[in-house]
Amino acid sequence: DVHYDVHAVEEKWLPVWEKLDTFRADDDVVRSGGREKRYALTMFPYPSGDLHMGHAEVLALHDVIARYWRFRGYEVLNPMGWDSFGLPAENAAIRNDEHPATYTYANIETQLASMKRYGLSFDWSRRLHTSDPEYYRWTQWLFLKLREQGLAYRKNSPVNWCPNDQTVLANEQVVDGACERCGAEVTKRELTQWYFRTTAYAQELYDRLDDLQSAWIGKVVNAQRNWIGRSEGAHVTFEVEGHEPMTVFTTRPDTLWGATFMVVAADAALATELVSDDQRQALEDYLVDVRKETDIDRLATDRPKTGVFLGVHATNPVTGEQMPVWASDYVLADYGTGAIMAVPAHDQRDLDFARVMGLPVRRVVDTGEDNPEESGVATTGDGVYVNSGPLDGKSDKAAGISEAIAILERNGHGSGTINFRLRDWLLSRQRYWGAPIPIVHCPVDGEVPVPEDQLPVELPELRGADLKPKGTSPLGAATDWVNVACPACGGPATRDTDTMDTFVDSSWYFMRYVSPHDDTQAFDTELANAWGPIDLYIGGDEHAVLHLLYARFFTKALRDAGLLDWDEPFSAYLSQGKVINNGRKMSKSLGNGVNLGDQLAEFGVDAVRLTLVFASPPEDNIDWADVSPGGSVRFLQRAWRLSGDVTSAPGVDVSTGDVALRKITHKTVHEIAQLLESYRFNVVVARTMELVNATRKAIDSGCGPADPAVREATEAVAILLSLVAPYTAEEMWERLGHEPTVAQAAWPTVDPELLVDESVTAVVQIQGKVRARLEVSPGISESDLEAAALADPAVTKAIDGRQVRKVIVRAPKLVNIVV
Ligand code: ANZ
Repeated sequence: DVHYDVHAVEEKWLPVWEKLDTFRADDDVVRSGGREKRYALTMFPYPSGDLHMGHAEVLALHDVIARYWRFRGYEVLNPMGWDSFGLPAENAAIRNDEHPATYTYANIETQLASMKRYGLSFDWSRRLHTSDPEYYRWTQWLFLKLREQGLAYRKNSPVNWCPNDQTVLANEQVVDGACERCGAEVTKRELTQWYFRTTAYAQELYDRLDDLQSAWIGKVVNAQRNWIGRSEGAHVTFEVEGHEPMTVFTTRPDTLWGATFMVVAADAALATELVSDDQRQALEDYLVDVRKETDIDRLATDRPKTGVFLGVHATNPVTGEQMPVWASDYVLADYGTGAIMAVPAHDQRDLDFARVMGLPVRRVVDTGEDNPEESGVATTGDGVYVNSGPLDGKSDKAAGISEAIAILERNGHGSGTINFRLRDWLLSRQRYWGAPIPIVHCPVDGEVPVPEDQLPVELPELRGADLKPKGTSPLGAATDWVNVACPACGGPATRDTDTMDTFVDSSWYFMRYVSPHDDTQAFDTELANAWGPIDLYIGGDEHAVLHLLYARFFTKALRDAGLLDWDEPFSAYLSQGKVINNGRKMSKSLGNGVNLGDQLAEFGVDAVRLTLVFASPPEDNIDWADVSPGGSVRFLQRAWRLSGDVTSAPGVDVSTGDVALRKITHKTVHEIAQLLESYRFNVVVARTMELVNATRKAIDSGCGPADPAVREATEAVAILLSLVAPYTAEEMWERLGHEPTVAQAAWPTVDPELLVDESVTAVVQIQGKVRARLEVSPGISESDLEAAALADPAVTKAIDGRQVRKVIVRAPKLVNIVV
């Protein structure tokens, strides 16, 4: 009886738990307000292969909080599902000449079995897969809903193209100029594609980050701030002879007097519109090169400047000067208005361009540094305005900007504005394994939404070589599927052959969990409002600007469609660190991968979970080379042995137990609750270990195993441990004489009296007469004792509203009040 078989207990309890179905969330209780709710969410996995160490970590962390909330009496919604559309399944299908569903659903079953074995407190009745028609029917419905609201639209524009995956990518999926999935260098293509109008919510998406700042742990809030990119500035309009006026966005309208030429993005429609006949060919030649460049190249400050004069001039609205209009690649077509006013003295890229093209440079802010015209170095700091008409002699930049905006507004040449870097979300993909876009293209009626009662638009059966990327969607090959009658006129029409970015699927799955099998609506609004928003979302940093931003956008769009009352989906967010090995990210090429299955086989589920939770604060990385799953096994065995040593009976009156041990137990439980509220899970384990040690000592050399305090301590250990090591905890609970499951045990009640170290009696006198006695800690400070005395009801009564003249405190024994 010195140790237990870790694998035998896994076999033993899994079916018992399955039967008890303890973690099913009760909709009715929450709907009726009968119990306070908590919604615990962790990112649902993509079904590629079995679970890995990264999953094991996040799942272990997530389970701590979900189980804890349940113990504290909340009705907890803790669902799990699969993000099961996407490229890996499609690539596997091409390799193995099969259907992507084969790979997908086989992996889902593998992962499901692993998750069950891992002992997680999910409500499995809510399981969903985004690739099921019963799910993607509603993804399609939501797409149409957003389109109705003007939030989904189609346009022709240069888009990011991954030459390897042969599909377009959203801006968010291009990382340092490369495809975030395969790493291939991303190029540009002119295509007609579907977009979600994320920019309609730029302001709100940005502003609400302030509220999330304190409850979102990790770097995500700042990453979103930078991605949305708010810039304050102005729109300034310039007359162009023979054309519509052109507008630029500038953050420095105060430098307008130093604007000496204009630059339009060479690939913006405006360049083609403005160009004179004799410059047209030059522009077209230039465009051939520009189209090959990535945005990163284009924005690099150290690149030689190139461009083409467009053969037209614009009028500077404050100086009246005629300024040549150029096209160049250093201005981006899809930022601001795609055109700028160039102020070469104070912007380095403009200055470099001016020097290459021989354009004038005029300083308008004297910073005391060398004149940029001679030095070739643009000055960007603060200084005194010169050559700037009404601003001359002034030096306050903010005031200069406001004054310039006031002048522009008076003259009708511009206005103050806020510009966002955020672009609309390109959602069309030229791949098979995704939700088809539910639109029919009709020569008569144009874009026609597929009627609601014809959803889902199911994927046609394609497999193997049919799915090979060829630059256009593989769905185009399914001609029987593509050719349909127009839902509006009944004439011949064709289906949209693109599928949706899989980030669309994951932008609303947490809403679907509230009513996952509802075949009448995407989700039950009343239930979503009752369960949501999510109280804690745990996931990785890699989703900082993709998933989390898109989910926030969907939430706001659905709120405005009247389907939800949440403003934000995730009240709190915790981004967990990574599991690395020997200081490096685990990878095949480094050969430092750690296989979860092997670890589970060697140490058992509980020890692996405990190791992952104990290793570091949740947000830090864990180096598997530095941890000791063997040590976790030994600790768990030590904890388990306590349960065999307890000799008092269940339900024994613990109040007569050894006070020293009881104090340790109560203090531990008290502190652990606070640690859990702030997600300090590693410290929770450390405190539990200390309680195990104290209990062992009490048994061996203290009050002895029969003392009721030993039972109290051991039961607390079982309950605390069940957050991290459910099998060991269940085993302990049974040996302590209780029915399964420990997950249904009552969280230990903390007796406040046992939290105080020894106490002393402080006497409170008023005018020399004893009016109260307080039990205080011997270490109490003078100010705390004074405050406690003045707050005591007997004391306030005796003072009876009179003015306190003097308080003499002799901590911890005496307070003397003079009124
Ligand atoms: C004149 C000026 C003078 C500017 C000056 C800067 C300094 P952020 O802060 O990133 O919003 N700009 C505007 N649209 C652009 C585009 N499509 N491609 C490249 N550059 C563009 O930057 C805004 C500034 O970036 C704008 O203010 C504009 O240059 C440039 F002393 O206008 B500025």
